[in-house]
Order: sequence, then C-alpha cells, then structure tokens
Amino acid sequence: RASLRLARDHAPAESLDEAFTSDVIAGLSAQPKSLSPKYFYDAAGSDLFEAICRTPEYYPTRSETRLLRDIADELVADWTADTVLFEFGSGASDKTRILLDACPALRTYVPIDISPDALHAATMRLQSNYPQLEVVPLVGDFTQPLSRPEALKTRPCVGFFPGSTIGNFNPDEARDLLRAFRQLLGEEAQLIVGADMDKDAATLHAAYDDAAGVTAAFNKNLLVRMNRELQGDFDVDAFAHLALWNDERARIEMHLVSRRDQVVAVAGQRFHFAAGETLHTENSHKFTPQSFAALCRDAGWRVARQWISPPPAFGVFVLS
Ligand code: AVJ
Repeated sequence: RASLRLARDHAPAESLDEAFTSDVIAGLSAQPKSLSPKYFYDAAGSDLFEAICRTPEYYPTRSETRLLRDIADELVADWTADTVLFEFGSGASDKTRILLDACPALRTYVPIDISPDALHAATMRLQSNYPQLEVVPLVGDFTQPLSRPEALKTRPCVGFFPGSTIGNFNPDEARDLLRAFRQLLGEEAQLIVGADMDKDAATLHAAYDDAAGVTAAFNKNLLVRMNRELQGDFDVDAFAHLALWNDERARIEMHLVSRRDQVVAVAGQRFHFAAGETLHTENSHKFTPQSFAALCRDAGWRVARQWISPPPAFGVFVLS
C-alpha cells in the first residue's frame, strides 16, 4: 500500500496551519478583506456543510445526486478493474458511492480532502461498506501541486470533481486547476465535473441564505475557527452573514459584514473593521453549458458528454 501513496510535487513550503496563519494575515490586511473558502472546512465546518446539503433551499446536492444516479451506468461504462478513481475535495464521499455501486469491479479510490477528520471518517465508512476497495486517502489542499506515484502511472485514471467546487474559483484559478488535474491524471484520463447552472436570482440567493440559518453558521464558523486556532478575539455576533448574487460575474458571493466599527486581534495582529465593511469569504460561480465549455477549452480539456438536470438545474460534464 505504501507504494500507492500520492506524492507532493514539491516539499510543501508550509504546513496547512502555517498557510492558514499567513493567508489570514494577508486576507485581513487586503482591501477589500477576503479569505479563501477552503478554510471553511475544519471538522465543524465540514459537518455544517453536510447540514447545508440537507436544507430545503440548498438544491445543488439533491439535483446532482439524482442526476448522478440516473447517469451512473453511462459514466462508468468504459471503466475497468484497473481504473483508478481520484476525487478532489471528497468530503463525506457520499456521491462517490453512486459510482462505486455502478462499478463494483473498481479496485482503487484516492480521495483528497483538506479536512483530516472528514477524510478519516469517510475512509472508515467506505472500507467497511466496500471491503474489496483499496482506499488511499490523501489529506491536503488539492490546489497545491500533486503528482501520481509511479505505481499508478500505467493505470487508466478518472478524476471526479463533483459538487460545483469548481465554482469556488475565479475563472483564471479554475482554468489553472483543471490544467493541474490533467497534469496529475495524464493525457488519457477523463474528468467528471459537477457544475451548478445559472438560474433565477431568487433560487440562488435562497440556497445561500437558508431560513434556518445553517449557511450563516457555516460562514461565521470561520470566525470561530480563527478564534480557536489563531488566538482571535472575534465577537461572532458582531458580524452578519451576507449572500448576494453578482450578476455581472455570474456568482453568488458570501461575506461577513461588520455590524459596527471594531478592532479585532488575530494571528498576533490587530485589524480594523469599519461599520458595514465586509470580509469576502466565498464566490460560487454559476455556469451555462457555453461558459463551462469555454473554461474547459482554455484548460486543455474538451467536453465529451454533458447532462443537465431538471430545474433547479445542475450539470455533470465528462471531460477528456
Ligand atoms: C461546496 C463549494 C460547492 O459553493 O455551493 C454551500 C459551498 N457555500 N453553501 C457552494 C457552500 C455555501 C458549496 N461548494
């Protein structure tokens, strides 16, 4: 099994903890203030995301899951027992089960996730439910360079990138990321990507501002995490959750809005927030079949097949 371990391309310049510290200092020093959405996913944040998926307003998970069930046999039609399945941002690996059930012959699954707790729990569950499957978990940030170990280089590879995680990246970053996946998986590989589709602003807005406040808690968990891990003194109640639809950029934005003029200490520094000033925590880009195909083309992939669910529309794309 050791021979299957994924290798980092370069020695990591810094640990995840060090990256969190430097990204928080840089993001809170910037104008406007921002922080990468990857920092949502500590253990509590990963659980809150799973809870978001169960809210009536957050349709993407349900639309995508239904679609994947409907098309699973087509997705796995040319997989063999040798195929290696990689997943980027695997979380609870729930959607993966749809593919595993459709292709019982599959022997090797490489889930990659930034949350060690979510990854560990998912690995334990999968190993007990799929005893014939070798699960090779990789804790890490999939936006950092990764390379396939020699042992996997001769085997056909399929990448799985569901959930519209691609939407969290701005167009340049998304292109670079899809290119890096191609580099990792090899020229012959396929990449299955789930992408949320553009739709009416009311449906989009509700999905990111659910009535029960689960998304608000998910957003504010960033403050809780900074308090705990970076000795912060954020007053969580002094910030409000904001979700807004940016029509020009075709994206939902999430922000944390300072309710008052305040100074916060975190990571050994002090940061001023004016009343109404926001910390931009997430973009979630929405696509049309055309805009998604253009992105893939820029990244050196082509859309070989695509399926769009019934409304609220969600797309699954097979790239080759
Ligand atoms: C997991 C990144 C796809 O952008 O819809 C859910 C995360 N943020 N509600 C998304 C999220 C707010 C989600 N992704």
